[in-house]
Amino acid sequence: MEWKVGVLTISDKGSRGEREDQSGVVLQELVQGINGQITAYEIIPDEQPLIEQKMIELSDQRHCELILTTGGTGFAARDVTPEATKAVIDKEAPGLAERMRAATLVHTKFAILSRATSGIRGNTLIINLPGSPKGVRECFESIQDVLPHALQILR
Ligand code: MTE
Ligand code: CU1
Repeated sequence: MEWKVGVLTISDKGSRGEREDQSGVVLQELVQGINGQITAYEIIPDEQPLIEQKMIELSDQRHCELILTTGGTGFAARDVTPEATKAVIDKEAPGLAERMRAATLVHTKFAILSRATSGIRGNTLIINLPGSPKGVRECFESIQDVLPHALQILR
């Protein structure tokens, strides 16, 4: 396996054990498609300081080359995943989030309601995905083709 991948499922219900993390399961499968290995995986509540802390840990201590988040990108009051991401990245990489929204509009008009962002912290690429398993699959598949090259440059 070529790439170390961290997955953060961001969900209040999931973190309380009230909802099964189907999106995390989908990501297990999708990550294999880029020859990646999930070396860190956590389900955490929609708390911005905690999300930031986990992203920093997966990047700086656990040396994940790619961090994929799922959930918390919408309009609800507790959706703060993009804000946490913006707080920890050194550089924005807006094209990935732009492609996800643009390419997946053919599946659902609601694609534009995801505020997902993408950026770089040190040698780590951080990408937000929406919360639903369907959204995770559609969005990941829309950027999958460029990920190996992106990660190669960051190495
Ligand atoms: N993007 C794709 N490709 N497919 C989807 O089904 N769901 C949308 C959007 N992005 C969706 C999607 C919906 S309905 C919402 S509300 C937002 O993502 C935010 O989702 P989140 O708050 O679970 O992250
Ligand atoms: Cu929605």
